Amino acid sequence: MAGLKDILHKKILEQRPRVKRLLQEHGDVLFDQVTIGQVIGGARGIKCLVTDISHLDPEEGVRFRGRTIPETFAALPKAPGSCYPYVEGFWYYLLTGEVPTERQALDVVADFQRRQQIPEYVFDALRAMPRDLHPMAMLSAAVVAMQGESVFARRYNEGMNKMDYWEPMYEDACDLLARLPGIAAFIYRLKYRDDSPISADPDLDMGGNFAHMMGIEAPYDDVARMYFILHSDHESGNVSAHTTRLVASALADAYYSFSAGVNGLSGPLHGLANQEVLRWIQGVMKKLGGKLPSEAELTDFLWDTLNSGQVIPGYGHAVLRKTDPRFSAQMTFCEKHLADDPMFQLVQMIYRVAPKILMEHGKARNPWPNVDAQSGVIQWHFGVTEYDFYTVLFAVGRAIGVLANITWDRALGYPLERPKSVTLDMLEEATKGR
Ligand code: FCX
Repeated sequence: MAGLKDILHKKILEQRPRVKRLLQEHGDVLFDQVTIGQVIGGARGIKCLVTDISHLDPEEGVRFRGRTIPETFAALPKAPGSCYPYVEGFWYYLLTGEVPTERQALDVVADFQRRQQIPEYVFDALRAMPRDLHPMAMLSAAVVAMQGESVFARRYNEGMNKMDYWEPMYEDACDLLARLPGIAAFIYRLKYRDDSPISADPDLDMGGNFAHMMGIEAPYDDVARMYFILHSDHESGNVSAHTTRLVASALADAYYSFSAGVNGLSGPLHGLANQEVLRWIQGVMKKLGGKLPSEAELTDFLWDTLNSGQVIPGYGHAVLRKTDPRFSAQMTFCEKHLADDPMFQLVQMIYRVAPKILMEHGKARNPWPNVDAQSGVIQWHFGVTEYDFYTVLFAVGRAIGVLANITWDRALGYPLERPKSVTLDMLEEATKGR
């Protein structure tokens, strides 16, 4: 049976003519218009990126290769006894757009088990860093420290036909993806468990191995599988995805590119929000006497947060205008495993109260929860109480999406990304007579 790389190659050959025809026959078709508000407002909503890995509908949320989150979870093969798919099978699905058989998913599991060995110098580098350094800084440094392993960089320097760029990019992406759970778990055990690393179990899949290396019992293996898949991709315009693809568009390899994406994810308005949510929720609990507040008390607390000029973390989104289905998928897990957890009960109360307040406050274009509004509560419940670490988990998941994207970007020959900038004078000139 053809392996993942062969099937990917076949798919690439099928897709290339579409890009060529669009460029040759329709390259001058006007596709979008840009307002001064968008130029100044973070290029918000400008349709100028292309990816087939995922798409984000403001009302419906993300679809991975056309499937919603529930459809994705239902379609993909699962580990025995698990309620969530193999992450490796999801990688196969994102890369090819086809649902793998269990055999095909297990072949990727075996391939990643062969690739997951982390070079010792990575551990030495991490141990040399200040122990109180933020784990996202450690992760970013660990990734770029491995740049010397890049097959793409070596093959590029040897001279390579650009039609073959995708192949070493695929190899680097698989090597990096297979190693990230081990690096993340090592950082966790280094910082928060007195440098007591747990070696990978060569017989486990990515989700199972991550739980094993973190030293956390089941169902944390399912938390890992669910978490990595939910955080994998959210089309290409968010900071971590866009940064990774922009850097890779200069033919930087996967290590440089993903390290840059990790740095973008560390921003409070992006991935760092998931640690801020838990810090904020615990602030609510503490300020309101350490017990579940009444809805009236919570309402006052939310207004205090907004009136002090802070955001309600975990709520709002640059594209979404409804509840994030990544939030809903986590709520399904929590209703099964955390129903009696007071912090989950607080998350549910916030979900009942916050949207109305944000609508009344009138600023947020999206008053509904995003992926971060609940993710920390799940981690805390399973003993991962160091919320500075939560964005590292987001990063491991996001690697799946961004590495699939840059593999396809090279395969389809997407060029160096180079938007044009203008001056304020030019913008004001454009308003003359308006
Ligand atoms: N609480 C309070 N105010 C909010 C808000 C929130 N949750 N969300 C947006 N607003 C405010 C903005 O601060 C802005 O105010 P300003 O005009 O004074 O600057 C106004 O509403 C309009 O912002 P809006 O256009 O709705 O939202 P943006 O696209 O500018 O920002 C993010 C989107 C996600 C950054 C914003 O909603 C936010 O800060 N949320 C909290 C942090 C968070 O959850 N980030 C995770 C993002 C996402 F999940 C991901 O990374 O995948």
